[in-house]
Amino acid sequence: MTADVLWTHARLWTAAGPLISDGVVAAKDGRIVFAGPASDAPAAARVIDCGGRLVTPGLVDCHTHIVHAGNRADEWRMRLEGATYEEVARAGGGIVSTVKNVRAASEDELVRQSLPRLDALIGEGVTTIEIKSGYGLDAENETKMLRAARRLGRERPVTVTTTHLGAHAMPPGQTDKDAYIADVVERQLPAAHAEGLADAVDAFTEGIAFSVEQTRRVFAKAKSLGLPVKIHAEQLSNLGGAAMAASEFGALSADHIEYLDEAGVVALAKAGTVAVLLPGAFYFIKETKKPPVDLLRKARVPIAVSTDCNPGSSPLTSALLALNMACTFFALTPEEALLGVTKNAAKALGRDTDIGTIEAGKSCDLAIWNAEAPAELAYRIGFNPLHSRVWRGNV
Ligand code: DI6
Ligand code: FE
Repeated sequence: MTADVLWTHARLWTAAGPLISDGVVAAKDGRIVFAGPASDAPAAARVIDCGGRLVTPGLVDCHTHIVHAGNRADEWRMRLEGATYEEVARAGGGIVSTVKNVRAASEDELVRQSLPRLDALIGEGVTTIEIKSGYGLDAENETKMLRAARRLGRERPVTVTTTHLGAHAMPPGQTDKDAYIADVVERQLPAAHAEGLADAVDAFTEGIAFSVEQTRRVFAKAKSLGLPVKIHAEQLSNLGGAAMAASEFGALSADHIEYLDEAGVVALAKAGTVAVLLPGAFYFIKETKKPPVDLLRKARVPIAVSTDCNPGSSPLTSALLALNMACTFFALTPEEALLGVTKNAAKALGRDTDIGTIEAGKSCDLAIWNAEAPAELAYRIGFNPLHSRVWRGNV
């Protein structure tokens, strides 16, 4: 076998086995054809010497709202001065203020404002990013957001997966939640699906958003369209949304889950649903309840970590800082955290046969670091050790 390119002298952390101190990755036509010790490596026309640097899978940010317009710095300032979330919302802040900005923005403008956030993530070795809608809250504006998300994937060397989150909040001026959910089911999801704009469907199941029963209606529609589901659940209270999504719909992931109980953990384990931890939101809204990491470990639920990049609860565009926070706040080990932005994040997107580990057959997405040990990636705060990045076999 001959390959197109070899990356040699790598300290190779594949996310699928132990660190290989003198490793080689070989690629052909953008796919990995070999990953292992130098002694077994094939030949190739082109050789890139990694100089002993750490090589990991390209990072996967599996939960973001990076497509949005404007920011909520004023709301944050009010919260710092003691205002509650409700007071902020009554003063015109909260999700609704972002909805107004997104509705007023063109697709071009959404792309323009979102590119710097995407570039920050790419600059840290991210090669796949999930992007949600959820600030349009009607058929026209939700599809506009998803089109902008797809365009980001054409403007940069990164894989974008899209998630429809029409069931994120109530649109400004509306109060009938059942009627709004009917709009999501009857108009928004079919419109997005008809244009191939949604790879998955999400909902925010919470007292301030939608009930378990309303979420179920959205997911039943997703299922009828052949779309997988994921859920924002147990972020502020324990409504049982995660267990419902896992046991009734085989959800790809349940995200936030600070208030998840033992029965919920068991449901995730049974369904193979990934637990996505979002330490940026935990930090930014000063949450004190921590997700049940020990229970998740005992039940062998795969744990992912993501930025949740959004203007309200997690204005975070650093996957590396999310790693550090997952270790300091939630007591993940550095290796668990790193699995959370590689192998397990890929599983949270249903893409684990294609990305997330450095193994033959997968897309050649790599991050090459000025570091020796995987733990260093989670250890530093506000320092970016990325040396270079490979997406689909291209540096
Ligand atoms: N949970 C969150 O943390 C974000 N959405 C959600 O369902 C908040 C989004 C925002 O405040 O803009
Ligand atoms: Fe979110």
